[in-house]
Amino acid sequence: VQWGDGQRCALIGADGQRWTYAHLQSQVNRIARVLVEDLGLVPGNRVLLRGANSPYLAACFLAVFKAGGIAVGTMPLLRAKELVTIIDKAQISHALCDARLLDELDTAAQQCATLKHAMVFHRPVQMTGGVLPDLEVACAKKSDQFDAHDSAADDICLMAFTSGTTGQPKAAMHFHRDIMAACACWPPHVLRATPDDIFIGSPPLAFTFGLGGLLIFPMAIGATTVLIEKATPDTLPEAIARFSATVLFTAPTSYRAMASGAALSQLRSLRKCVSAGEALPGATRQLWKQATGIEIIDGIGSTEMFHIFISADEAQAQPGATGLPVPGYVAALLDDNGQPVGPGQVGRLAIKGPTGCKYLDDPRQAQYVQGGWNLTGDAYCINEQGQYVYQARTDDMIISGGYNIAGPEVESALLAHPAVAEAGVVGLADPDRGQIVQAFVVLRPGHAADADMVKTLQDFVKATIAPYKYPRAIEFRESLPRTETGKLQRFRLRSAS
Ligand code: 3UK
Repeated sequence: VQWGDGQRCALIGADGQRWTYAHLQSQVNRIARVLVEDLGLVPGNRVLLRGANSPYLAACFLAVFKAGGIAVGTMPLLRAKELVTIIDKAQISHALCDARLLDELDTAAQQCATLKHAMVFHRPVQMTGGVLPDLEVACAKKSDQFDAHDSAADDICLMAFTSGTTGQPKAAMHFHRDIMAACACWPPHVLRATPDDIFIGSPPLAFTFGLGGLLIFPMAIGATTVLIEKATPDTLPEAIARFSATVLFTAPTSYRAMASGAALSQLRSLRKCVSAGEALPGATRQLWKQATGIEIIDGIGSTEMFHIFISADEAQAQPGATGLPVPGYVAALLDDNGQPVGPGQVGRLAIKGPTGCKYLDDPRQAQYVQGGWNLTGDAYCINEQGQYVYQARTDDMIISGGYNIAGPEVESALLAHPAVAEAGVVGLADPDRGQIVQAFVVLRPGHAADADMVKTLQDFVKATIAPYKYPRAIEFRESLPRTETGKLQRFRLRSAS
């Protein structure tokens, strides 16, 4: 961003409202002033942010950073019980909340002694008698000048709660420097967007995939980003067309749903498409390319590492592979003793780079970081071209009759069949084989969920990958359980069988 670019468009909201960089700066400064002058924020205080993606929520994140606070984003769908866990763990003292999502926070706040100051934004006019002060009203009384707190590079600015599917939530902390470092790695080397790009996508700003992809990375290059509340496969195409978006961030299932939707003509403005959150099946990459002509940029990232560390640009992309270590990061595949595995073998993915795992007060730090490596919990191998190929979460490997089988590989095989809309594969306890491969399948409309279909799909898998990997059990479902970040919840499939 250069001096004099203040009139360029920074943010676009769901209602089409446009915020220039100058307007964003003045909003951020006003919010920072309210935090410091009205709510007594001191550097290091944790500020809970709650709202669907919007320009105003984005300004709140930036204001917390600028005032020296620590932003703690929360997923809009979280309930009071989950908010209490976060507030207690992060010792939250302040909250800025979209008025329409206040109920659950209100319930949570009554059980949390640390949370003393809260304000609402986006208060609907008809909502009167609210007990909490209105942030936007308070901002209107403030000057739009604010000197950034003199933060050190290694002051914490973000506590990102992991979207992990099991166990107690963990808070991954990031320095100001981590966020800046992330801007220097994957975006210029792999994404290569320009200031003329218009970013759009589905991940919430409370998820670091969204915070980086839909706010920090576009702002770092002076581009424009569209922040809309509901970005589902049903609503995204229309928004892409309406705002002529050029760079899309979303999850594999969302690409798959849009590729087979009726809205392809609405996608013509797109030029770059990024997939993360879970493995991108080869069939989904192919469907999207057929539908739009665009080669998806896959990338694995994590809340602990802030963003993507292995990825491939359009030219490097190979179906079924995630890619190569992003410049700035190094990767290795380690065995259970922390030694590198041999060529072609499956190992535990280990990463080093300018960002890394720093859990807040959690013994699981010793599991994620070992011998100076960040162990993401993923099993990978390296193919003949040197690219990293995802296998499974290390604790999701299915062991059947002595064979190691990676569920996602079976899912990819099933997804290549035209009748299959979605597939989830887990290990089912079996007295003879230890485990058997069990598939949960959502069929596309117009296909019968019967014994013939079971046989058809089993034969199809046997013809596509090594026959011993075929799903011995197949169950048809209307939908599959997923997190708000688009990850399949395999533990729920396991307990369902
Ligand atoms: C899995 C992938 C295969 C993998 C994330 C980009 O997903 C993000 O963060 P989370 O903490 O989960 C991390 C775990 O998710 N995963 C993510 N991307 C891929 N597996 N291929 C992929 N492309 O198990 C990883 O350990 O929710 C993704 C940027 C920021 C993020 N926070």
